[in-house]
Amino acid sequence: MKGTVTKSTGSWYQVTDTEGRHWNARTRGKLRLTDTDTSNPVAVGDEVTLKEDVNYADTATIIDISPRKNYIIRKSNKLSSKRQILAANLDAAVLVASLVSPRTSLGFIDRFLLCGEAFHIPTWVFFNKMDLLSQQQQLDITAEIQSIYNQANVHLYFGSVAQNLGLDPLRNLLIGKRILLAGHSGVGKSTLLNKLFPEANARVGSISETHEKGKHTTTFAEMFRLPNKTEIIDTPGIRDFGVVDMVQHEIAQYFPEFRSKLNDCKFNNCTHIHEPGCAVLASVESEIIHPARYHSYLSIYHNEDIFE
Ligand SMILES: Nc1nc2c(ncn2[C@@H]2O[C@H](COP(=O)(O)OP(=O)(O)O)[C@@H](O)[C@H]2O)c(=O)[nH]1
Ligand SMILES: [Mg+2]
Ligand SMILES: [Zn+2]
Repeated sequence: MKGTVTKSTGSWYQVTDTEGRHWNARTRGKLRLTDTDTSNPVAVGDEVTLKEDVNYADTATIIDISPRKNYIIRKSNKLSSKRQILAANLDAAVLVASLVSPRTSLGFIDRFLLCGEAFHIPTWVFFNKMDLLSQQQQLDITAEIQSIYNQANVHLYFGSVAQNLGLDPLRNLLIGKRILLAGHSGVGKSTLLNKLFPEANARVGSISETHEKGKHTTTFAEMFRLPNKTEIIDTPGIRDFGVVDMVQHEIAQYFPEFRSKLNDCKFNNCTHIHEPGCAVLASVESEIIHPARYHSYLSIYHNEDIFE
């Protein structure tokens, strides 16, 4: 029996089989773990093979995981080598960011975008909570961010879930796809999901002012399968996004605005840091590549993870 993992709670998984039946499933020792360095061997979005547990109703054992088409993976903690797969087998990802309350750094955004590029997962960035900025700040900041990502061909959306602004273009993008919703805790992922697709009825966190951070919020990734065939994976807030499994000399290829320059570097083993005749450095100089993006490149190259 085959199924799709829709929720992961650590030791138990919710799996929906191809006939639409829901199972509580867990892995047993027999599951061949090819990758022991991940904190979650089974991820939401995984296609699995189940064996019904005849002694308990609606209970099954995951006996195999199908090879993943793609996934978003991060390192969550500087001290730990453990990697976490946020979700697997995606059509696209939306990174929800906010400029205040909480602030999402460019370093975080660029690390997430890099992972999407590496796995060919189209990734869109939605800047939420624009209502918290003054009219002038909105104009200035939007222009600044657009200039940073202009050459990177990243699709940026600005809006406010609270004020129903900027949601239609996003909704149209997502319909019919399997989408990961990611971002820091409190940026408005669950609120966005509910606004876009009210039938999802995802849990929304109380604001941190009340010092109830974490209460009633999403603590586990969960896939909402909607009647219109849209599948949205809401995730708990991630604080850090450490890049993993990246070969150092390939990093530049995952910056789209660097990619077109790479053949023009004088040395084919150019690191784009100090070499003469480097086309990337020349593009930074002539402002074709934005300094903020180059800064992210250096930071990722030197393996400086973002741990705020
Ligand atoms: N001011 C403002 N608050 C928002 C907006 N969107 C969500 N929020 C609030 O931000 C808090 C966190 O939202 P939630 O959806 O739980 O964030 P999540 O942790 O990313 O899922 C809640 O109190 C929401 O009401 C917005 O556009 N503007
Ligand atoms: Mg949430
Ligand atoms: Zn170079």
